[in-house]
Amino acid sequence: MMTEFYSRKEPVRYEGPDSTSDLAFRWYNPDQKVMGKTMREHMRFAVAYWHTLCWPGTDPFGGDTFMRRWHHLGDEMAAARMKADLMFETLELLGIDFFCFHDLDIAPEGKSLKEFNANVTEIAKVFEKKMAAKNKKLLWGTANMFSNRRFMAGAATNPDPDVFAYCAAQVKHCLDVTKDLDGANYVMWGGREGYETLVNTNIGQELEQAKRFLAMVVEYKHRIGFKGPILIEPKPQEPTKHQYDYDVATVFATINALGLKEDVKVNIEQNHAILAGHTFEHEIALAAALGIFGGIDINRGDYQSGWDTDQFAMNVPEMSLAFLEILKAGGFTTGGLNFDAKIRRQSIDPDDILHAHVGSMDACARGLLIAAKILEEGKLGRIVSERYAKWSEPKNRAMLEGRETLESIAARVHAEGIEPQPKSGQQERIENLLNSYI
Ligand code: XUL
Ligand code: CO
Repeated sequence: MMTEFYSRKEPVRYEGPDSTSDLAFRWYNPDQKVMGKTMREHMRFAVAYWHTLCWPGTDPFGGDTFMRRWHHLGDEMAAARMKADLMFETLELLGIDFFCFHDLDIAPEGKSLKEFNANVTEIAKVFEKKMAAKNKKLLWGTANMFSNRRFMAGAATNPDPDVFAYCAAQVKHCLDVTKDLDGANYVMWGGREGYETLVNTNIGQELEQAKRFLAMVVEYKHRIGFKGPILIEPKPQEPTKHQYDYDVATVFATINALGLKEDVKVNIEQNHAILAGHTFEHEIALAAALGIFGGIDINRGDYQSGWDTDQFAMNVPEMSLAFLEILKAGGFTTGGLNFDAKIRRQSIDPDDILHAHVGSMDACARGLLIAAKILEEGKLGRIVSERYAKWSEPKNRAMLEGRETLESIAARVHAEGIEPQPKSGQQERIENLLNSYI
């Protein structure tokens, strides 16, 4: 039975590119095969609890614009149950298989950690029944260690060891619950893991704390038999002035130093990539090259604003470049595309939530189709392979494989009179080729 929240009562259907419906999939066709997998298997879309059901439309200058009933009930557990109903209704209407949550999104904190844990467990039991009945899955769970004032100076990197200890207890419970719900991954985003000013900060000490915390999370994951990876979500700043998990490269340094490449990967968010001064596709390609590509928070940042606007991703050329990298990386295994995206503050009609997801799922589907065509036709791939072709010659392979030294190479350069001949990078020619697919 549907609630009264959405005016739409039937799942949104695929109607093809020529559809004139106001609300239909034009490109996302879940059962359509693309490079051997269905679109549904490729995408692994997830609805994010926090933006869709928790954010009331506030901004730094104004309050609640959405006026959702559950924010004004006065009974927090009743509100939590109402949100749980609506999450599964949203998944059903959108034909989305997964959802994601922070512990604090799903249940109230109460007066103690004990009470909070109990509330989270109670709502997780509600999820368990609904997940089984509606065949829905958890993409990932995560602990909110940034909203409460106790985290204002950091979570695991707080100067106060009591906060570090509190975080250990909170993550332990959230990981237990994620495992009980058969979550595919567990995410760690360190919004307050960083500093506001160096005048009161010991970076070295804080980084030690962050590393020990991560190592303990991985140890515990193995102890309870949680199969999914831990995904660190990089972000350079906001809310903290400087965040330690700045970008993929910085996170890799930590993972590699701890020898945790098998257990810890990254969850890359478009808006975080551009805040770090990168493109979305750069972060995906780098993670894949370093062997730590996990999942994606799919959204879109504003190129003028210096903050995390978390808009729904609608830019087809950008999605095409992102999917090109995702497909080249072999696609998702445990990860997926989590809609860490919020409707605008003026989009106060509940159905706006559906329009936003459907439009962005279509933009992703178009990106996937374009990327698959580029890969299947192979023209771009051939241009790139051609550029690196000489590396497969035995004398050049020997340089990479440790069979040559600076001296031996220098001797060969002089003996053969090697004089490199510059070749065109053909950027515009390749961009024309890309545009021919879009
Ligand atoms: C914040 C952000 C988080 C993480 C999960 O910018 O992206 O919502 O995705 O904590
Ligand atoms: Co995110």
